[in-house]
Amino acid sequence: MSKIATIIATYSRRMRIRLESNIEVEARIKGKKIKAVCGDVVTAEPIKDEKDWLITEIMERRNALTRPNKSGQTEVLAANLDAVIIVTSVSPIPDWYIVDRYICAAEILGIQPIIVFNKTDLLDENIKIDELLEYKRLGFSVVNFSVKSKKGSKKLLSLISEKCNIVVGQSGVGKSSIINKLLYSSEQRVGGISKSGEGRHTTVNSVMKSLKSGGYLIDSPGVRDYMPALATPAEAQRGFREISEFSQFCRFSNCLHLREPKCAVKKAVEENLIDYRRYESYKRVVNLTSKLSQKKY
Ligand SMILES: Nc1nc2c(ncn2[C@@H]2O[C@H](COP(=O)(O)OP(=O)(O)O)[C@@H](O)[C@H]2O)c(=O)[nH]1
Ligand SMILES: [Mg+2]
Ligand SMILES: [Zn+2]
Repeated sequence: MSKIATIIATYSRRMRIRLESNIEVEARIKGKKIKAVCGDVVTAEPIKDEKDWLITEIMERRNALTRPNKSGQTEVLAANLDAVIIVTSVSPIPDWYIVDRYICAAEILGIQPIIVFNKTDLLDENIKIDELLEYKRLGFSVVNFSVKSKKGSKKLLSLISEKCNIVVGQSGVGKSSIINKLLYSSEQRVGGISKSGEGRHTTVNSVMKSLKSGGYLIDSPGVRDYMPALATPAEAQRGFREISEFSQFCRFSNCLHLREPKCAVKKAVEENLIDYRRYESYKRVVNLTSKLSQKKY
């Protein structure tokens, strides 16, 4: 009989699923065309005389975090999310343009971006980071964190409890360390089979862990140069809240805020009402989206 389950890990071909009873089993998918990702809700059934289960259907996704691959097609990173935890750190130095792009993706999906600034133990406490101040001013949640000196866990947990969260950011910023910090210790895991199965798969693409306080954390593989997959360049402004706020006053309703006359966004940039770096970031997303859409056709 088929049962409802959630994808909690994907390897090259196979996956691990969590049944509603909280039991975790290994599974493979029927047909090569359907591709499931962490967070997907599926139907699955046991296979006679086998340890594996068979995934028979992927339910419609509430949302999905995507990016375009090199040939311009959309690749799904994870599905059915409530928040994107964007990790930056003192070292490696943050690429704020990448942070803006993750924020852009989250805003368009209507899910919460949470900015975590890790390794603050390496920093003089009084140093203020302009970009973080700007994010706070725009109303985003910013958490100063240190895995090493145990800072920020309580605040971050209060923001992510009961949600399905994906943790993203440059390689080496401390994503896995932060997840470990926040997780159930293995003895407290409810149900589920032992961890022994995990070691057999060398190429883990993505894995979802359960939080003690309720909710989930998805550890994603380091995506080096993230870019949201947008339908059109015009969609980009929906991912930059201050730009969409001013855009209602532009002369043209289809203004892209690049070279158009009587553009309220450009005026706001000149008057320092919009941060210049954020505007640059927006323009890069518009230009990259135009380039990628040319590749597609
Ligand atoms: N000083 C310091 N080092 C950290 C902190 N968090 C993580 N690291 C170190 O940063 C490196 C990368 O961490 P990791 O969790 O693997 O990063 P990931 O690639 O984003 O998953 C490791 O050597 C960690 O020990 C922190 O808060 N302070
Ligand atoms: Mg990692
Ligand atoms: Zn404009």
